[in-house]
Amino acid sequence: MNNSKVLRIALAGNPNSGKSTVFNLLTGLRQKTGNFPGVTVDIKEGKIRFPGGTEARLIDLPGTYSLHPNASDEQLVTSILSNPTDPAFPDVIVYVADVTHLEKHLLLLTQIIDLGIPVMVALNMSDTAAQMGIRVNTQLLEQKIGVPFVNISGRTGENLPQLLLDLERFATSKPTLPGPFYPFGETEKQVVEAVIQNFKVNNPYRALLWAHHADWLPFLTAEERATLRTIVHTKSLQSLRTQVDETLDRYDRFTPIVQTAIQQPRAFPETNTDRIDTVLTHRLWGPLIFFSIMLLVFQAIYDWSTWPMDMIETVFSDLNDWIGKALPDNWFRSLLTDGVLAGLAGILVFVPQIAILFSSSVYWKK
Ligand SMILES: Nc1nc2c(ncn2[C@@H]2O[C@H](COP(=O)(O)OP(=O)(O)O)[C@@H](O)[C@H]2O)c(=O)[nH]1
Ligand SMILES: [Mg+2]
Repeated sequence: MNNSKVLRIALAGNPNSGKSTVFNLLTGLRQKTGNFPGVTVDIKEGKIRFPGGTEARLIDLPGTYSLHPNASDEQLVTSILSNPTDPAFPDVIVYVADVTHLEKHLLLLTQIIDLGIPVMVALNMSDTAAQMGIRVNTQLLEQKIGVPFVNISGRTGENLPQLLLDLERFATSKPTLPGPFYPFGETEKQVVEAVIQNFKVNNPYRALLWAHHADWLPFLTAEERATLRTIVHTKSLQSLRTQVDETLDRYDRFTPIVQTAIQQPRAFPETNTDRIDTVLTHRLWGPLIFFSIMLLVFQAIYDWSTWPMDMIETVFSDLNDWIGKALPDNWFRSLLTDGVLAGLAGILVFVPQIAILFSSSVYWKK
C-alpha cells in the first residue's frame, strides 16, 4: 500500500466500457479533476466511502486497450501502472469491462494481472446483456482468470451496492494474486532478468514493460533509459514484434475462456423473417428460388391459365350456339352473337391471365 495510507483505487478498462459512468455513480459529487504533476490528460479523482467505513480515493484512468500503447492517453496509463512511485499508482484496480464485448475487453486485464496489481472485474452493461439474452458464467471466469468478477450496470445501477461490498472486502484484505497470465518466451525471460538485476523492479512484467518502452516512459532518467536500451540490444529483443506476439498469445489464451463463459443466443434473436432471409438471400439458393418463382409465374400465366381460358371460350361458344338455335336469323341475333358475345369473349378470355399476374404481384409485394 502507498505511504499516504488512504486507499487508492483506480478504474481501468477499454474506452467506452463505462468507467466514467461507474465513477460518477461511486463518487457522486465528491469528485474533481485530479492534479497529477506532469500529466496533461485530465484524470478524474473522487472519494468513496464504503459501507464498512473504509475511505478511498477513486481515480478514473483514461480508456486503454493495452499497456503497449499507441496513443498518448494510453501511454499515460502505462506509465502510471508500470511505476509504483507514481502518485496515481493504485493499491487496487477495478477493471470495467463491457460484458457484451468481453472478447475484446480482456487484453488489458490480463496485462494488469501480470503487473501484480490486485484487480477485480466489474462486468458492466449487464442490462444490455440481459436484453440480448447473453448469459455469463462469472464463476468460470473467476476460476480461469483468477480474479473476482461482479456483474453490474452503470445504467440501471444494478449490483452497485454489491460491487461496493465486494470491493471493500477485496481492497482491505490481502488478496491472493493469480500467477502470470502470459508466459515469457526465452528472450523475454533474459531481458526481464537483466532489468531486475539492474533496477529495483520486483515484478517481471513491469521489467518487461520498461524494456519495451524505455524510449518514452517519462519517469526514467537518461541513464536508466540508456541501460534499458543496452539490455534490449544485447539480448536482441525485437521489441515491436514481441509486443505483437505477446498480444496475440494473450488473445489465444482468453478467447476460449470467454467463449465457454459467455452464452450468446445469437447476434440477434432470430425472427421468422431472419430465417426466411437466410434461405432467400443465400448465394446459391437465392437465385435458384428467384428463377423458380419466375418460372412458376410464367407457367401460371401461359400454361395453367389455358384451362380457365378454354372454359370461358367454351361457355361463350355454347351460348352462341344456343342463341343461334333459339333466335331467328336476323340483325338482332347477329348483334348478340357476333357483337356482344364475341366482344365479351374476346375480353373475358384474358381475365384469368391478368388475374394470375396481378395476384402473384400483389402477393410478392406483401
Ligand atoms: N446500456 C448500458 N450503457 C452503459 C452502461 N454504462 C455506461 N453505459 C454507456 O456507455 C457509454 C460509455 O460510457 P462511459 O462511462 O463514458 O465509458 P468510458 O469511456 O469507459 O468512461 C455511455 O454512453 C454510457 O451511457 C451500462 O451499464 N449499460
Ligand atoms: Mg471516460
